[in-house]
Amino acid sequence: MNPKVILVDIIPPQTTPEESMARLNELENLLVTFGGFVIIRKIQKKQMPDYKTYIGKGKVDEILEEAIEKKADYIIVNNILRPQQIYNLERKFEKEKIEVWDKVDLILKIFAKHATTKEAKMQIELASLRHLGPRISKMGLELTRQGGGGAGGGGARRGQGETNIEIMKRHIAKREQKICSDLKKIEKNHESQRNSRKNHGFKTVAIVGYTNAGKSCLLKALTKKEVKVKNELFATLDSRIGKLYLPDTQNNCLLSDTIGFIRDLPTELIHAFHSTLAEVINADLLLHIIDINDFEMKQKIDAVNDVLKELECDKKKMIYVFNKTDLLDEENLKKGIKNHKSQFKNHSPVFVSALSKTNLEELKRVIGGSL
Ligand SMILES: Nc1nc2c(ncn2[C@@H]2O[C@H](COP(=O)(O)OP(=O)(O)OP(=O)(O)O)[C@@H](O)[C@H]2O)c(=O)[nH]1
Ligand SMILES: [Mg+2]
Repeated sequence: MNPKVILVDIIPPQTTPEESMARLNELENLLVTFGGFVIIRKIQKKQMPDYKTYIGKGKVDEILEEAIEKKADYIIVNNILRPQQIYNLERKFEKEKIEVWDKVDLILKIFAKHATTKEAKMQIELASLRHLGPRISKMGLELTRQGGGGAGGGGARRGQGETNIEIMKRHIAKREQKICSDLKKIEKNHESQRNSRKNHGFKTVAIVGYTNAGKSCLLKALTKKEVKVKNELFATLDSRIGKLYLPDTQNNCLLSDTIGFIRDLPTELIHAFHSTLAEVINADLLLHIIDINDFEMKQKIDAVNDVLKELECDKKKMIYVFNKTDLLDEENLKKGIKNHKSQFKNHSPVFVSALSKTNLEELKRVIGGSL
């Protein structure tokens, strides 16, 4: 059965109702992708999150009461918490066997569900280890409980727990090192492949964009490469590359699709995915895919650009590709094209539908002209 979840969002008091609704909707979409079921939504307006528990104390008690009554399985907080804050919250809910996650935990669980390649799996494990923080010691204590048998009094058990925490920390540090060195090897491999492509004269174009904007669908439409296209967040977790012929310049270029971005992606997560994102970092040109129907388009464009800045590729040449034009009626499409053409003129906007393969020839022309 799908787990029952209470969603909690802590927002600054000045957040508009539309924005707060959009934030919770996005979290709910993530939860649906994970396979959970929302039973209660809670919003707390707060200028400064609580230092110890992020959620204010009164709110925590209120949530606990309702969680018991409704038999919730998880509390998911729509923010990025410090590991210590999640740990403190977990302790408040552990008696009821209710787990507490923040947004990063949820994203990592979705990643884990969708990962198919060894590289993606290792990157997720790395990000998870880094995100666990003091919760690692909880794992140490669990080891004690499982293996501790009734030996000795409370003092002895505590001593054993500390030993286990130390063992756990050492084990995790070693694991982190091993993953990093394995990922480096994979990255080296990618690098030599990239160099060989470069030597063959191929220019590279990377598709970037918010999750679910249609990146994989566009790669498939342009290159016939068989990739996973799904109405799910974070359907793609690795890099796929296809060959694209540009009739105007009579050249082939290589087009890559990769993991989608989302607002407030923690930097630790971005860096854990460095080897997958290397295609973006090394591309000659970026195609930034934007869902033209999204009423939060502007915020999502900014969120993608923030991640690109974090990857130090915000200075690269970038074409804005407005996708899913098939979903607009003629009048709204005309209006949208006129507005976006002037607003984003520095990014040579192109308007396409990856699904119905509309205007792809024009896109190829613009790509050819920009390479
Ligand atoms: N109507 C319409 N739907 C589209 C279009 N392009 C993509 N979609 C749909 O949008 C959803 C997401 O498409 P994907 O290509 O998987 O999106 P993505 O950007 O790769 O998503 P992630 O890999 O999850 O980040 C799918 O249900 C697609 O069928 C389009 O031009 N028109
Ligand atoms: Mg995809």
